[in-house]
Amino acid sequence: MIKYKHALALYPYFGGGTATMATFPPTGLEYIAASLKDLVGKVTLLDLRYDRAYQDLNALGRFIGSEIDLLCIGIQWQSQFKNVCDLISQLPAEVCTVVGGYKATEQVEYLFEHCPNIDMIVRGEGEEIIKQIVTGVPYKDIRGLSYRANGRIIHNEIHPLPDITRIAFPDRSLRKHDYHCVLNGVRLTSHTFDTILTTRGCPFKCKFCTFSLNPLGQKRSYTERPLESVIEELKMITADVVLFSDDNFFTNPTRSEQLCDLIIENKINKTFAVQARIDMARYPRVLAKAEKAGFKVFLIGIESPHDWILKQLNKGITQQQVRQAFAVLTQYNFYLHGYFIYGNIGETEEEMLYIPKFAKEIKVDSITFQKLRIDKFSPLKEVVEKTPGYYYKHLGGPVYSDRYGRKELKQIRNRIRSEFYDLGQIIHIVRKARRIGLVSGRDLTNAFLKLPVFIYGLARRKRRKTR
Ligand code: B12
Ligand code: SF4
Repeated sequence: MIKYKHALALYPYFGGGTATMATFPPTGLEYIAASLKDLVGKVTLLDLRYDRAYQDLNALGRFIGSEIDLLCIGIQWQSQFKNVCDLISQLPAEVCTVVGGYKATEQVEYLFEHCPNIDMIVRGEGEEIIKQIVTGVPYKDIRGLSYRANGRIIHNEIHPLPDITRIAFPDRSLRKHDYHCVLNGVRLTSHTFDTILTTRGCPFKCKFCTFSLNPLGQKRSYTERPLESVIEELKMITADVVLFSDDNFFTNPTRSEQLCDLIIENKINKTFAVQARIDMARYPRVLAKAEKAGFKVFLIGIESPHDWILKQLNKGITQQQVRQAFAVLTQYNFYLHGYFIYGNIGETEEEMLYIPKFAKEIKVDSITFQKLRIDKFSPLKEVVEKTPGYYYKHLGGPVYSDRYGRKELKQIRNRIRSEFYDLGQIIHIVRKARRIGLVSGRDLTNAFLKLPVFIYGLARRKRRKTR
């Protein structure tokens, strides 16, 4: 017997946020929707960023109140967390409400306190837990669940991580719209965009990173999905550009090569982007296959040009290895994007300002640079706490020091940005993106025409931030 007739999987974000926020599908929530699908009468997926009619709280409340008997909400990000809590607390209290996601797992107590209508919170990876909820397993027996009972909050013990070889992948037919690459409210290209997750976890142990830890501090062991299932999912994806959001696409180069072969064999014609470490430059055969299979964008964690910082971060690479890797990678038609961290413990201004110079020396096409951040289970947390003069204001937030506070790091960030993104670099980026087929002539004309909207959007964001 089916317990719930109509479940709503709700992604409650809209209005502002980071650039990537508008671009990416809500992967975690889509995994939950896929796990629910065959166990409830019907599933509706609502992404408030796109389903604008429901951005009106009254309309959303009416819809939920009249049609829905199970409301599943994904709370993933620090950004907009308070707004999302306000929104949830105003939804119909009589509908059974389950929330989950990275941020929800971190903030269980806060959510129960501020949203009296939340009945249950699923902690950590939720595919198996949601199945137990909808099939009527008693709440007390569902590991990974926090729930209300007799005016109290009960926290059951941690759930073991699910076996990803057995869980259903996101069902794109539940979506009502396509995703696009959007920056400051402006579509960058006419291409549609999607993501796919073929592995979970990462075997490396970089000290600043909690990517493969869930907010419970449960280390996600590196696990691979069967390639047949990955190909099956890829065949269902209609988007032109697909990001493999695996922590490192090349963790197992043999598997990466097999996947490239299968993409070529199955004539899956798309532009692919991957997150990667520089180690993949050691496998030219895999790189050649990747190029042939349509891989065009590499998002690479470099983190720092300085050996002592790379060592402090336990990144497992050296400056020399980064140089050697880029000497190889720049031989291919890949767009290379590098991630850097500045404001590391003990790092001087001069050392931070070497980032743009180094990035140009190794010929990376574009860079992003972020302040060192500390999460609850980040191994660097203790180091920061023990280092005199260094501090963080909240978990998940940046690390500051007496010497480099918010203002100083902002000035340094602006200098890194202007020294890297000069006119020559911008022209290089546009030319390269055009040459390797990331953008078309038409896209560039469109982007040029949308420039005033883009600048307006940027100015609005800046104004909002300075308020
Ligand atoms: C891939 C990834 C990205 C991708 C995009 C992901 C996407 N599709 O949106 C990119 C590269 C764009 C990205 C960007 C950023 N990311 Co990111 N990202 C990740 C990463 C590595 C994996 C996310 C993922 O797909 N996981 C797999 C899915 C299946 O897991 P999941 O989303 O957690 O969902 C599971 C559970 O949470 C739960 N669940 C989720 N929703 C729901 C709902 C219900 C009802 C239930 C029951 C359960 C449930 O069940 C799901 C299935 O198991 C995570 C780390 C991690 N391991 O989670 C960081 C992570 C989510 N990112 C993080 C951050 C900080 C960012 C950035 C802000 C970085 C930056 N400064 O620019 C940006 C901003 C993005 C934005 N939206 O604003 C933080 C989030 C911290 C926070 N709470 O804010 C994380 C946790 C990494 C970290 N430890 O620092 N990211
Ligand atoms: S930074 Fe990348 S390689 Fe290092 S632990 Fe995190 S996901 Fe793995």
